[in-house]
Amino acid sequence: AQASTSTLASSAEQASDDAISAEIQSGLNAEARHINPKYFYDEYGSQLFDQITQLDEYYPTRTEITILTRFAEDIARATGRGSVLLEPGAGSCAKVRLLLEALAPACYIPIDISREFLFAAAQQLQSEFPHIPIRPVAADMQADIQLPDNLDGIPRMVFYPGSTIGNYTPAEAVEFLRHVRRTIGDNGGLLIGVDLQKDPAILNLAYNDAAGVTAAFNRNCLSNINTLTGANFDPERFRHIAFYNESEHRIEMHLESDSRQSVVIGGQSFDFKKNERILTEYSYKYTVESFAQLAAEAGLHAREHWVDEDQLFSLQYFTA
Ligand code: AVI
Repeated sequence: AQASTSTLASSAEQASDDAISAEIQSGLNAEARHINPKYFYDEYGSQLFDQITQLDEYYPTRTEITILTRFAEDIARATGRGSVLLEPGAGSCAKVRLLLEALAPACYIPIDISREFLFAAAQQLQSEFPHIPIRPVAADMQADIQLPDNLDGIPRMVFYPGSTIGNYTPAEAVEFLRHVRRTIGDNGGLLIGVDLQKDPAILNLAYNDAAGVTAAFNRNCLSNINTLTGANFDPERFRHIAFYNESEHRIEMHLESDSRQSVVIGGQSFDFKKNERILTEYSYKYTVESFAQLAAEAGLHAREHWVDEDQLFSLQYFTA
């Protein structure tokens, strides 16, 4: 029984390795070579992202925390209290802590793909907020969540902080917002963190920190792909490039080959010219108005928003 179990496990792993190789190959065979930013986030990549959030140059995380802390009561007044609060991609459930007392949800449902990490975070949170029912769900961000019957009829609110929405193209963002609109039904809301357009110098610094943490984060996707697929990228032979594209209102991150080189992924060889780039991430920046327009395409209506004094970051509230 032992042997067959391990054979099954390894063939399942093989299948998913193949699927990952195929996804990477297809991105590198495209006219504009690209890698999905989800490959940043293995364990080491998540640690690097955590370090990014603490850098002087990287304003979004601390600014959003300032806004949540300062306006928690006002946010609760606008959104109402006692709803079912859902958080896709909740991870460590860190930011919701700042709102739980004020929002007094009927239930908090953090949703995340990494089950163990999520359940540990939810258990810790439950011990800090024993009066709020916390029901973690291990699922993909876009999964349809079946709520327990006793929560039927209670308005739902989705909390989506961090400006993760900025890492989607506008078309993908509308698709995600439509999913949110279906999740909240006709009497629910969305509270979302959105990074704002600003002086490009501030943006360029935020994605080109002096300590090189963002560079390491960018290159780490290649190490992760090596581990997942047996590819032979040498991350040190790719330079970190990040810049604000003013006409598209987005940060673009690329990896640039420092010389001619070949990399083998899933048995296929890819040639890179010197200075050839692979796109690894977009981080779109909006105005309060341009984001409201995008949300309107998904049937979400702008109600209120909160920004910091320097207008770097926004928290925006929408209803169906
Ligand atoms: C997760 N996301 C909102 C970050 C951002 O700013 O777009 C990811 C990141 N990329 C480089 N630095 C941070």
